Amino acid sequence: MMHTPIKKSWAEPYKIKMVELLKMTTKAQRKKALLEAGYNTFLLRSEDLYIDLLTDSGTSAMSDHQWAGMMLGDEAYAGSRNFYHLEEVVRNIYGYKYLVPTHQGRGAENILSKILIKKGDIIPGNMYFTTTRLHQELAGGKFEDIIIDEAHDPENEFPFKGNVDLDKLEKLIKKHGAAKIPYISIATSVNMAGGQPISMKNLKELRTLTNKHGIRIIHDMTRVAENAHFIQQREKGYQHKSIRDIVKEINSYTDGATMSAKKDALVNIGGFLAVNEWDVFEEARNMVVVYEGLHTYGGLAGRDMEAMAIGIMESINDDHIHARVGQVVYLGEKMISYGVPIVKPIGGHGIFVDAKKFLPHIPQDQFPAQTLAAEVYLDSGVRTMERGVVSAGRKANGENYYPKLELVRFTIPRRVYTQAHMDVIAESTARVYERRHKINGLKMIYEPKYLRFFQARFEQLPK
Ligand code: PM9
Repeated sequence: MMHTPIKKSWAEPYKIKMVELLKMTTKAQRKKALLEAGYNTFLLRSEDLYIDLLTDSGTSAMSDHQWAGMMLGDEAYAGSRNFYHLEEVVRNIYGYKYLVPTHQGRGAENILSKILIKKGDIIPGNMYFTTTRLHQELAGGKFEDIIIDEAHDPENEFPFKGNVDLDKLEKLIKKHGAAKIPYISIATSVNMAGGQPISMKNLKELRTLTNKHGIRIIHDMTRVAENAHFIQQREKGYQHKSIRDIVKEINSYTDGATMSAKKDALVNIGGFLAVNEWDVFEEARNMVVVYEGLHTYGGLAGRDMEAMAIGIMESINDDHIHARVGQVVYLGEKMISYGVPIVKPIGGHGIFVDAKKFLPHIPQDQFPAQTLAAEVYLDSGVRTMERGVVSAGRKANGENYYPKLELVRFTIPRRVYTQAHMDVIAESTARVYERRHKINGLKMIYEPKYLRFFQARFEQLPK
């Protein structure tokens, strides 16, 4: 008799102590909600959702230890003990010398861009991120994409699609001169590429090259632990290293970091800027007072900093990260089994459905990914996010960016949903896939000036 081979489960290293009840909606209710939201999932009310995969940002479940930490909040205006705890954790775990807390990631991006970028500067990076690039542009800089070509191909299964193409970078340095490049902007777990990791080898090579030219590396470490997991799984020599050690090694090749702690670090709000250079720190400490709050709270309550300090410790636990990415892979494999086209390899924080492949009859200027996100919501109340032409926005000259990747992100909050929820999500996507030929595109009827994906409104094109 044949038996199914026994596979090791990715099961969660926690149990559930409290639940949040969800409202179940009818298709008619969802249709009304979608119309009111102008076909933009950002404009839906969360009450009208069943499963919320809009983002993994600020949506994770905190642990009992983090909640206990909230009660230890020292809400002094200046010098809160929670700031010193956070500073100690950032130094010990991440290895950066100086910490400036901010209300979230973009607060750190704003300060860093204002300090380091001069008008006319070039900022090479391993694929753009929406808020990061906007702050670079607002500071007078121009972002240049130096990610490897494989990252722009959803089907290419290269294991480190977050890698930098060092030839592309060398060409940029030759063309503009190192003095015009204040830093290289390097993200771990590249969000817009599908949560794809950068390898340690590539990072080391990048460090050697940038050292030669005296250029800084600034690390967007929002999802560094997930990247470390992929290094542990896929890169030679790292199988027996802990996530904690891998994270520290990644950071050691960079000069500073911006962090949205709302992701990896398991908090609902918070972020920071961390640097090794005293001069940059001094300037950042000056500026944080203008834009965020005093340098020992940066727009956060003491309790938020305490929850962050504890969350960082939990985020680098091997069992945690194994289960977190395991759940994402479970969903991805289920989608693949239904024939749904997704970005491969499966990334760290979500499943990215290839909307160009899913809806090939809808041209990019009729927003296939936006359309698909709306259709999945209509089917089951599952909320996802467009990561395509709407997110890419417009260039300084007003032309649309047309990214190669036109994706819908099914982002998995950490420690929130169950395996059965993953089944519901995959089944709903498969149902929409079955009726894909009957789906029409959208027309944008309202476009805000900045980060248009958040507030743009759409209308369905006639059949
Ligand atoms: N990422 C996300 O859903 C939040 C909303 S979309 C702008 O993926 C990276 C890699 C991010 C990120 C936010 C930020 C900004 C910086 N870098 O949202 O300001 O994924 O904390 O961080 C979102 P904040």
